[in-house]
Amino acid sequence: MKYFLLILFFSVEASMASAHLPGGKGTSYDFSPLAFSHPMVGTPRSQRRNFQVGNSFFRNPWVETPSSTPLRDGLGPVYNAVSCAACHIRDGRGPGLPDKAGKVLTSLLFRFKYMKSFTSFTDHPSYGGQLQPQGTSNIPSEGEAHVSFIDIKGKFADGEEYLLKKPIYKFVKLNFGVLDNKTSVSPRVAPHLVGVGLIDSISDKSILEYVDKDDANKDGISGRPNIVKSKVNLSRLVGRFGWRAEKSTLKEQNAAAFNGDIGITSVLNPVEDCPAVQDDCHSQIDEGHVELEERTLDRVTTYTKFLAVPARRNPTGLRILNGEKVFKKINCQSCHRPKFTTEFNGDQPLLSEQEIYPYSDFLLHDMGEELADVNDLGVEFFREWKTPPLWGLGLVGVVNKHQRLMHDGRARNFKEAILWHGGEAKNSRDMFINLSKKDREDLVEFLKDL
Ligand code: HEC
Ligand code: HEC
Ligand SMILES: [Ca+2]
Ligand SMILES: [Ca+2]
Ligand SMILES: [Ca+2]
Repeated sequence: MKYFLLILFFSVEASMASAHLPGGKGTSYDFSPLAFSHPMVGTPRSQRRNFQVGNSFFRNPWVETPSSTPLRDGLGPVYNAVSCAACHIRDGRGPGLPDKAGKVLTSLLFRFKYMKSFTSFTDHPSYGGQLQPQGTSNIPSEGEAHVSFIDIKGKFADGEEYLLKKPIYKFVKLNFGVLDNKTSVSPRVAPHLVGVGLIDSISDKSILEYVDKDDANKDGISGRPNIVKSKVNLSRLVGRFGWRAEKSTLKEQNAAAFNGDIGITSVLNPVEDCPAVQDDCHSQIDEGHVELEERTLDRVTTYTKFLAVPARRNPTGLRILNGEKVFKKINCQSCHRPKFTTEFNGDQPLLSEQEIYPYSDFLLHDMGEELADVNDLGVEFFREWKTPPLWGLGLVGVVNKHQRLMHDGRARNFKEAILWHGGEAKNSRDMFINLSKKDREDLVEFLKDL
């Protein structure tokens, strides 16, 4: 009897150790509305100062040039928001969509791809890579995005009804002509930023292990890497940041955000997003000069790199354990891979060889037509999305006071997020619909504990 208890004790302990520490050694233990804003436990003193300075550049507004604060000017000519924190609210997620039809919120941005031929896409000739709804003094903004919703009704196998709200986007006050039907529109909401330094520390090789491009094992799930060359790490090729894994390093993701979202140029992104047809904006391009000091970009990158992943709150709760079983049973983990080990990094013990639990494979999957990017006429262009990490999602409700999920925030809670899954995830979604109410709810309890 004693022997039996001992084994039980050890196995519970072993599973607790890993489940408790999704972000490795640096996992944090604050579950308040500031849960996403802490440096990893054990962040060295030398980095704490950079973390704090980086934090102020993340949070405080950028201003127009010329100004009395040259370290933080250069806003625009066109932009989405005046600070990183305006979208990544408390380092968490933006709501993106309003509850009723109307103007979309700041934290939702729109990327454009313009079809030049059947196989080649470029930035939009008049609007560039992204819609900026704001302009500085005397510079016209590009336009505004509005949303309306179409109801999609359905039923679980046990008869319980659900109602999804499908967003339809419309652009108004467009200052440089209509978006024609060659333009693919990709809505993206600001995700929460916990653990991005750990994601930056996963080797390409670890991600490539899960690639199954042609679905060789016939489980209906393929998954391919988004190959993107990095300018800062020449051996890095696998994209992993953003909803479509379009950036392969944290520093490049951050530099692109400065450039596209705030209008701040840097050595990595030296040109303002002002296509030639935007005369006033274009005339402000100063090619000989970049606005962001390299040191500031590095500090903001240090800030994001050390943002801690909060611990699980109750990983051994009975309902949560059942939910975890259901998660495996209905194949959620075929894309939302629980575990990775980060690569060796002699300089940063907190990022080095850490066993982490992001619940993602960082690969692109066909997610079905309902989630696809479309043009003005609703014709589909791209339907692949990166599996997003699930860690920290259970605290979005506490930090951001909403539980909107998916790439544009269309899901109002976890249940809806699963119901929006299609394409390669259709089997999992159908199995979810067929679960008993208790298993469905336990699965959600598990997700809320991540
Ligand atoms: C207008 C809103 C907005 C602003 C301002 C903004 N972001 Fe983002 N951020 C986003 C969106 C949307 C994404 C997803 C991008 C995509 O899918 O391409 C994102 C993604 C990211 C990611 C990748 C997260 C992941 O896990 O994939 C990082 C890191 C990031 N932003 C950092 C920053 C920093 C640093 C700043 C300030 C320089 C900033 N962001 C400003 C909206 C914003
Ligand atoms: C084929 C791969 C795949 C499978 C299987 C899959 N997912 Fe996903 N999941 C994704 C992708 C890709 C997205 C992002 C789609 C989007 O935003 O449009 C996503 C998004 C999510 C989100 C929202 C994340 C966020 O940051 O907003 C949750 C929650 C989620 N999945 C849970 C589940 C659960 C639970 C299951 C099992 C029922 C499951 N997923 C099965 C690929 C998958
Ligand atoms: Ca600028
Ligand atoms: Ca633009
Ligand atoms: Ca497969």
